[in-house]
Amino acid sequence: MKSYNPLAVEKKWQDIWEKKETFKALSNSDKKKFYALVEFPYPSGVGLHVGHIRAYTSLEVISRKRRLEGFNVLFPIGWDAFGLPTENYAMQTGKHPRKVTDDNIKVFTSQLKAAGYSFDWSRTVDTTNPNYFKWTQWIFLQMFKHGLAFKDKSYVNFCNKCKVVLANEESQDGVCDRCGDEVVQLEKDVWFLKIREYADKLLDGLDEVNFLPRIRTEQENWIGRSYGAEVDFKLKDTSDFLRVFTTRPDTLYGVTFMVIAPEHPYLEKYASQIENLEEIKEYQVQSKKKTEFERVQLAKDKTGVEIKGLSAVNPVSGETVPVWVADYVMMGYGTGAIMAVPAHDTRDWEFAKKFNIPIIEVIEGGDVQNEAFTDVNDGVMVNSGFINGMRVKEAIDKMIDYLQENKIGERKTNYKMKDWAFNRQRYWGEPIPIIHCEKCGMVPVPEEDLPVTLPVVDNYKPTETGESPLANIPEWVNVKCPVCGEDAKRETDTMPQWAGSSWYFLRYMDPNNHDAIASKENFDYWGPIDWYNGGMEHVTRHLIYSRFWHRFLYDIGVVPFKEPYAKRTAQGLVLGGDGEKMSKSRGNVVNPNDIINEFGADTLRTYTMFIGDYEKYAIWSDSSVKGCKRFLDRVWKLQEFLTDEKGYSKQHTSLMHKTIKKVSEDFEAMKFNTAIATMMSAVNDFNNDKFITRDELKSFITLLNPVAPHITEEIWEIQGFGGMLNKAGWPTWDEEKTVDDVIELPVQISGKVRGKISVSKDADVEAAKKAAMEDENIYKYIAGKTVVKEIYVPGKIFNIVVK
Ligand code: ANZ
Ligand code: ZN
Repeated sequence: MKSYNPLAVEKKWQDIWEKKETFKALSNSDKKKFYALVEFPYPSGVGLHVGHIRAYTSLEVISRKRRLEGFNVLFPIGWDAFGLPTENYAMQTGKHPRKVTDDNIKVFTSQLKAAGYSFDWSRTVDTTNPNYFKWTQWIFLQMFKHGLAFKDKSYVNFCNKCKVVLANEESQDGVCDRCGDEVVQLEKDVWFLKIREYADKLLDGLDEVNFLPRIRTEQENWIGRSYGAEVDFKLKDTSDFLRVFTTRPDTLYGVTFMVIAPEHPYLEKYASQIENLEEIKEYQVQSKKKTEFERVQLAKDKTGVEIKGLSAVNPVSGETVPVWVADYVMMGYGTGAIMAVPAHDTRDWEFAKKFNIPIIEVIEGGDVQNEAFTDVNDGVMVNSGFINGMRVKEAIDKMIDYLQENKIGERKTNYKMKDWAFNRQRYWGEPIPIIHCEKCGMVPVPEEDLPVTLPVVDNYKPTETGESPLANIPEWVNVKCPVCGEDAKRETDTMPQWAGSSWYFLRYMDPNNHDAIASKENFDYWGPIDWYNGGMEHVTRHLIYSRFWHRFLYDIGVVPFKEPYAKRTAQGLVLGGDGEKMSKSRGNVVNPNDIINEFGADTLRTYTMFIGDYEKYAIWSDSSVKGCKRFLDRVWKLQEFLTDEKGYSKQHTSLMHKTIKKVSEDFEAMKFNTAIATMMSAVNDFNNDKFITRDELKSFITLLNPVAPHITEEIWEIQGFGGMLNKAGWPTWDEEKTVDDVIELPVQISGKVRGKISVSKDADVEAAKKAAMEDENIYKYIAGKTVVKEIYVPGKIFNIVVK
C-alpha cells in the first residue's frame, strides 16, 4: 500500500478542485440553497492566524456536509481591507496602501488555499476595490437622502505631537499609541448615522432569528432599551426646568439631591448665578481626563461639587433639593441630569454617604441608612403621598399618569446605544460622497459619478488641524457644485472601518453586478444567510451595524428580506500553549502554515475542530496536533483491512449507524470535538476487529470528509468507489439499528451474580451457556459441580443453579 503523504495528496486535490471549480456556487439552480458566511479577514501584514482556522473550519465542515446532502452551497470569502494598520504601515514604509493591501491579500489567499477551504473563489470581494466601495458610497447616499446621515459637533482623539486623529483603540488610557504623548479631545464637525432610530427595529428583529442566547443578550445590552419617564424639576430663581430621565418615577418622594453631568449646558447658562464657579470649572477639567469607562464603571469613590446658587424643586413633594455636578452622570445618556434617590440606588447612596446628604426611604423592607435597598420588585411604597401602599410596578404607572396629567413629565423610552460616529480623518477609507457648496449646502455626489475614488498621494499624514490627508490635495478637494455649478469642496472625511463590512454579505450574492448591489433574482434565491459564524468580539458593533444597514435597505425596498442572518454562532479564542492570548511579544504564536507544512492541512483542520468545546476558548497543544496526525494515519491504514463483504457487516452494523447519527448530529450542533472523538473510536473498533467492509469504509470516509477532505478524497479514488467523494451522498442512519445488539448479560450461579457476559441481545440459551463457560470468573463457580437448572431470560439475566 502507498504510504500517506499529506502534502502531495493535498496539493493534488486542491489543484483538481480549482480546475474543476468544484465549489462554485451556481447562480441559476433548482437545487435548495445554503448560504454559509464567515467573517472576512482583514488582510494584515502578519498573515493568517490559527484563530482564523478555528473560525472558518466550522462552517467549512457544514458547507461540505450540505453539498454532500445535495444543496447548492454559497461559501464565500473576501477582504475587509480598509483601515489603520495598513495605512500606518504605508506611512512608515512609503509603500502605497494599495500595494500593501494587494501584497497581503496574496499571502492570505495562498494560506487559505493551502488549508483546503471550499470557498467559491470566483466571488471574492475586496472592500477597497472601487467596484465594491461604489456601493458602500451608494448606500451612504441613500441614508443621507433619507435623513439618516447628519453632521454634528463631536470630539475626536488627537495627538498634538503626531498631529494625527487617533481611533479609540490607538489612544487607550489617554495616550498616543505611537509616541506615548497625552491625547487631547478636539472638537470637530463629524458625520453620524442615526442608528438610534432603528433601535426598536433591531431589538424586535431578534425575535425572527436564531442567534445563540449569549449573542442575543449582547445585542440587547448594547442597544440598552429602558422604559421610564422624563420629569421636570423647577430650577429656583430661574424660569427654567431641569429635566431628568428616570426608570423609577415611583421613587420621586425619595429624591434628596439632583446631579448634572460636567458637560451639562446649564453650567454655562447659569454661570453668573453660580457662586463657586471656579471650583466647578476645575472639576470639569479633571473629569475631562477620564474615559467613560473610568467614570461609569470604576468610580467606586464618587466625586462631585455642589452647585452653590442653583437648587431645584421636587414637583410632587414641593421640597427644595440641592443640585450637584458629578461625573458619574453622563451627558450622552438620557438628559444628562438625574434625580438622585440614595435610599434605592447604589451610586446615589455612595454619593450621599460621602457628602452627608439625607437618605429617605420610600420602599419598605431595607435598612437604607446602611445600604441602598435596590431589590424592590415586590416592595410597598412608603413616605410617598398618593402612591403610599402601592407595589412598585403599580406606583410607576400611577406616577407616570400623574406626571402626564399635570404636565410635569412624560413617559419615555431611552437607549444606551448612541448614534454611530461615522467618520475618520484618515486616508485609507471610503471617501464620503458629499460636496460642500456655500450656496447649496451639503450636496450628494450624483449617483452616476460614483465611485468617488481616492487620489494617489505621497503623504498619508493627516493635516495639523486634524483633517484627513485628503484635505491637502486641492486637485481632489476643489470641484464644481453638482447643483449650481459654482466652486465647491469635497468632503474630506472618510468612512470608518465598519462601513465595508456592513453589507459585504449581500455583494457575495452577485459580486460583479454593475447596476445594483445584486440582482433581484439573486437576492430572492440566496437570502437570507442561513448561518453566520464569527467572533464574540463582533457580536455588538459589527453585527448591529450590519443589521442596521440591511434593515434600512429592506425599508427602502432594495433587499427583499428583513433580517440578514437567520442564524449566528461564535467560536472561542485559541490561546497559546501557555494559556495566554497569542501575541508576538509573548512568542506563543502558532503559524497555521507551519502546521500544514509539517503535518498537513487535514491534521490542522482536524485538530482545530478537536481542540475543545467550540464555543469556549481553547489552549493550543502540540502533542494533540500529533495525536490528530496519528488518527489520520490510522484512517489511511484501514485500507489494509478491507474485505469484499457487501454492505455493513453484522458485527459493525450498529457501530456504523451509531457513528453516522452521532457525527451528523454533532456537526449540526457545533460539537465538532465529540464528532471527531466518535470517529476516532470507530477507527479503534475497525482496528481491533482487523476488518472493514468497502461500504463501511465508504460511509466512514464520507463522514470524515468535511473535516479532512484531502485524505478522504484520495482514499475514495484509490479504492475506486466511483466519481469524486465530494459528489457522493451523505450517509444516512436507521434509528433502530443504532441500538446496541450486543449486551452485557448478568450471570447468576445459584442466585448470586458472579459476572457478566457479552452476548447478542437475542442469543439462544446454548450461546449464552457457551459464553458463561468461557468466562473464567464464572466457570470457577460451576467447575466440579452439577448443573441442575438453567433459567434464561434473553436480554435480562441467565441463572444457573448448581449442586
Ligand atoms: C431615579 C432612580 C431611582 C433611578 C432608583 C434608579 C433607581 P438605565 O436602566 O441604565 O436606563 N440615570 C439616568 N440618566 C443617567 C445618566 N445620564 N448618567 C447616569 N445615570 C443616569 O438607568 C436609568 C437610571 O439611571 C435612571 O433612573 C437614573 O437614576 C440613572 F431607585 O432615577 B434613576
Ligand atoms: Zn451649489
